[in-house]
Amino acid sequence: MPIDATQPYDDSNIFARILRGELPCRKVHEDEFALAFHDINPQAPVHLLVIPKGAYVSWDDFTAKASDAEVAGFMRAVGQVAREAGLVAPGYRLLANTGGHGHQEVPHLHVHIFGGRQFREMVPLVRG
Ligand code: DGP
Repeated sequence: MPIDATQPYDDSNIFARILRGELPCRKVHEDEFALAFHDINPQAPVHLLVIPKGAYVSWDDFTAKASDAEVAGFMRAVGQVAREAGLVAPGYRLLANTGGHGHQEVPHLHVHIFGGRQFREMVPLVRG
């Protein structure tokens, strides 16, 4: 079920539990600002998730409330993860589903990194 992106942060969500080490993940990167790991239900040969360490529900919540250092650190982590996965030369796609219409399911900001195959043009995806 998609979430309401205006809800307060719920620290029992699955990615909060991964951040606290209560649940396992296949980690590919961790630094002061971000954790990155393989998506449990990959939609492409490479499907990684990058999440901020801070408690932010969505892209909206993060960009409204996070410090400049957190925003910069998170953005740099997304780039670094894609680079380290060897995705720059072939190319890749980023996605941050937000709220109901975006079909966001986990209420902790995450950026999907998809790679390893050719993706279609954006129009069919946006039409859903
Ligand atoms: P979204 O629809 O953007 O909220 O995508 C949530 C993604 O999170 C979805 O692709 C599956 C992934 N996911 C859900 N639970 C887990 C989990 O426990 N571990 C991992 N690695 N990924 C998960």
